[in-house]
Order: sequence, then structure tokens, then C-alpha cells
Amino acid sequence: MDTGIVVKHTGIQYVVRLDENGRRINCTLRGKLRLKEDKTTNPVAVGDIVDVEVDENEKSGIIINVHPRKNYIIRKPSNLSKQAHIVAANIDTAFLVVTLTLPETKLEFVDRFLLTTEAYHINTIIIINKTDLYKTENLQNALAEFKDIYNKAGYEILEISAKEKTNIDRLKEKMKDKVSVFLGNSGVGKSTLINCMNCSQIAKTGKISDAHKSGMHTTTFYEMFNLNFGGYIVDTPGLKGFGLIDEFEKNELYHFFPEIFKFSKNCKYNPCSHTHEPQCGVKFAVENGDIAASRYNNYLKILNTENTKYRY
Ligand SMILES: Nc1nc2c(ncn2[C@@H]2O[C@H](COP(=O)(O)OP(=O)(O)OP(=O)(O)O)[C@@H](O)[C@H]2O)c(=O)[nH]1
Ligand SMILES: [Mg+2]
Ligand SMILES: [Zn+2]
Repeated sequence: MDTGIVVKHTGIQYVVRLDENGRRINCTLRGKLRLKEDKTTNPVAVGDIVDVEVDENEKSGIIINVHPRKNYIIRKPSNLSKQAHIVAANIDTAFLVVTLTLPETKLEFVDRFLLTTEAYHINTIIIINKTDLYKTENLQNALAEFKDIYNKAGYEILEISAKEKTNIDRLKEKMKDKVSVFLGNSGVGKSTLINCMNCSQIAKTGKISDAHKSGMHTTTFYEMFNLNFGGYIVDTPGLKGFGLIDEFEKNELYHFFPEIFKFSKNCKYNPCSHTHEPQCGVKFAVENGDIAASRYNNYLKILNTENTKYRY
């Protein structure tokens, strides 16, 4: 039996890089492993450490066991989906790649994403890509506003242009000797950024549709690339939405909005849902501008509409 890391996932096929000799072999899952998990569409994800039974021809194998994960990112394809999808496992840093135009990343998507990485304790950095395009006054204002919202929330933000190679060195510093993943909507430039990293492999990149001003879902599988300066980066298919999974209690929701959690210490009542209670430190901070209105509104929206376990 051999051990390795899952470096590529395409529907039913997995590619595993064996620890012993660095060889990449195609693998399928042992039947038992497929049946064991019905809560997720994929019991094995890129980044998983797995035990493999290599065939006699040494070209293919069967994944027979998944080692316990340090962490993972999970989402539902939509809120109505029954099964969740494990996006990547054993991640040091998740980079949420956003763009303010072509395509425009919606703040609600950002907040749903960040809620999930907070809940799963995954260090997250926001990349604002395509800064070469933000020339108009409107886009300059949108950039300033975006930065203000997420600086207040406590997130680190990197402003990058993959096209003009702006701040690529700062990004590389953050990725050195770590396992990182790029996530975001289709067309924000995840694969283009990977190609700025001088990996030995090249990621396929697409165009922005003229009609919809959105990406064309060019990347269709999950793949881990070796960084020649040390570390690994996972390229992922563009996310359409970010369905939340309901593993946390509703009265805990505010724990995963770091700035809301911080100001909740000033609430008079405990527990406080930060909706109707008097002398609420969170509502006070929203009125003062210490918490962005968009973040608070998305908190309320998730609190009121998601089918999570607990309702106030
Ligand atoms: N102007 C500009 N265009 C960029 C930049 N980065 C990427 N693009 C363009 O955006 C388009 C989409 O890039 P991709 O790298 O394929 O986007 P992706 O996020 O991998 O998209 P999916 O694989 O569909 O999820 C391509 O036409 C890129 O050339 C940038 O910094 N500035
Ligand atoms: Mg791509
Ligand atoms: Zn409160």
C-alpha cells in the first residue's frame, strides 16, 4: 500500500501523487468509500492524503482510505441541494478572488463565502484582481468602498492585476511553502493568476462573455499545482453561488462575522441576536459606521432566510 496526495479531481477520476517517488497515477475510489458518505458528492477532495492500492501495472490505483483532515472548505451547489461538495482539504490559506467589474462579484457571495471559511477556521485573504480596469470614478469608488468594508471586518486584502503583474510578488510571499487555493466566480482570473506563478504546468484560461459580462466556466476540475518557489496552489472551477451548509446553530451565526463578534461584547443582553434587542453593541457600531451596513444586512438576511437549525 502507498500513500499520496490527491492533486486532481475530475468527476469520478482522481489523480494521486505518490509520496514515495512523486509519480502521478489515476485512481478510482473503493466502493465502500463511495457508499460511506452520502452527505457529500465527493468523499475525497484535492488536498486529501490518501492510502492507495497501486495496480500491478503501476499506472493506476484504488483509493482505499482517506487520512483525517486538518480542515476543509465545503459548500452546497445551491441552498436547496441535499448534498454538499468538499471543495478542497488540508488548506493553509484560501484566497477569495473577486473583481469589481467583468465580472462584478456580489457582496452577498463574498459574505457567504467568508462565513464558511470562518466557521471552518480557514485563514482567508481577499484578492481584488483586475485593478488595471478600475479607471473610471465609479470603479475607483467601488474599490475604495470594498476595501473599507472588508478592512473593517479585519480581512487582509491584496490588490492585484494579473494582466499587468502588479503585486504578484506580495502574493507569492503569502503562498510560499503553503497549500493555498484560489476560489471565486468564473472569470475573475484564478487560472490567469496561477499562470503568473511560473508553475511547470499551465492552467487553461478563458474569456469574459460579451453578452453576460461573466466568465465562461473554463476550469472544470480541481487541480493542485507545484509552486517552484515552494508550496502548492489549487485551481478550482468558478463558483456560481455559495450555498451554506447548516452545521452551525443560528444563534452562533454572528461568531463568523469577525467584526460583528467583536462589537457584540458591548451588547447589554446575552444572548443577543443583534436584531431587536435594546442597547445592542452591534447595531450601535453599524450606526457609527464601524460595521459596514452591507455586512450587517447580509448577516440579517442569512439569519432570516436560511434553513438552519435554530431560529430566534
Ligand atoms: N484586464 C484584466 N483581465 C484579466 C486579469 N486577470 C485575468 N483576466 C482575464 O479574465 C479572463 C478570465 O480569466 P480566467 O483566468 O480564465 O478566469 P477564471 O477565474 O480561471 O475562470 P473559470 O475557470 O471560468 O472559473 C481572461 O480573459 C483573462 O485574460 C487582469 O488582471 N486584468
Ligand atoms: Mg479557471
Ligand atoms: Zn447585540
